[in-house]
Amino acid sequence: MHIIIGENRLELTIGDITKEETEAIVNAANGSLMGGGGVDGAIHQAAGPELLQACRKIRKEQLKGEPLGTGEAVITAGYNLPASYVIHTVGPIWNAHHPNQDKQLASCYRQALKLAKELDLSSIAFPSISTGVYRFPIKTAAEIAIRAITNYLQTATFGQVKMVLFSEADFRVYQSALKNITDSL
Ligand code: AR6
Repeated sequence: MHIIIGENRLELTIGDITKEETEAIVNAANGSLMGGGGVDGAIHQAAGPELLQACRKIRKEQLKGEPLGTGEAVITAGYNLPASYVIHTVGPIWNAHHPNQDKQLASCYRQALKLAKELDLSSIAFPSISTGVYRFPIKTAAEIAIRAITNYLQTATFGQVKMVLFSEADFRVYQSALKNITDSL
C-alpha cells in the first residue's frame, strides 16, 4: 500500500528491514548505540562488526562519550547491508505517565528524515520504532509515526519513505493509521 504526497511516496510493506535496498534504513537503537535485541540486533548482525566500530566512534567523538538522547538521530555507513547508510535513533520506553513520549517518538521520525535530507538521500526505510522491547502501544505509535512522516513530506521534497513492518498484524495497524490520516489530509 502507498500514498503520494507532493513529489514523495510513502509505502507500507511487510518484511525484514535488513534486506531493504533504500539508501538508508533506520535502526531502533538504544542510547548506548552498542547494539541490542530486536531490529537493532538484526541490523548489527547483517551489517557486520564495522557497524559497532562506527557507533563507538560516534559515541566518543560526536557525542563526547554521552548516550544518544531519546528522539535524536545519528548516521553511519551500512557496511554489509544493501542500504548504504544506517540512521540510528532512540525511541521512548513506553510509560503510561510520561508526558513527553509522543513528541519524542515523532522526533525520531522527523530527525531521521532531516538527517537523510541533509545528506541528499532520497529513500529511507523505517521499522516500527519503540513498539517491541520498548512496549509503546502500536496503535498510538502508528498514528504518531504516520503523522510525523506525512507532516514532513508535506513540507519537503524527499523521495521515497517506506515503513517496513515485521508482521501482518503490525502492517494492518499501520494501514489503518495511514487511512485515517490521509482521509484528513
Ligand atoms: N525488520 C523489521 N522490523 C523488525 C525486525 C526486522 N529485521 N526485527 C524486529 N522488528 P524493537 P524498540 C520489529 O524491540 O521497541 C533493542 O534491544 C519488531 O517486531 O527492535 O524500539 C534496542 O537495542 C518491532 O515491531 O525496538 C533497544 O534497547 C519493531 O521492530 C530496544 O530494543 C521495534 O522493536 C529498542 O526497542
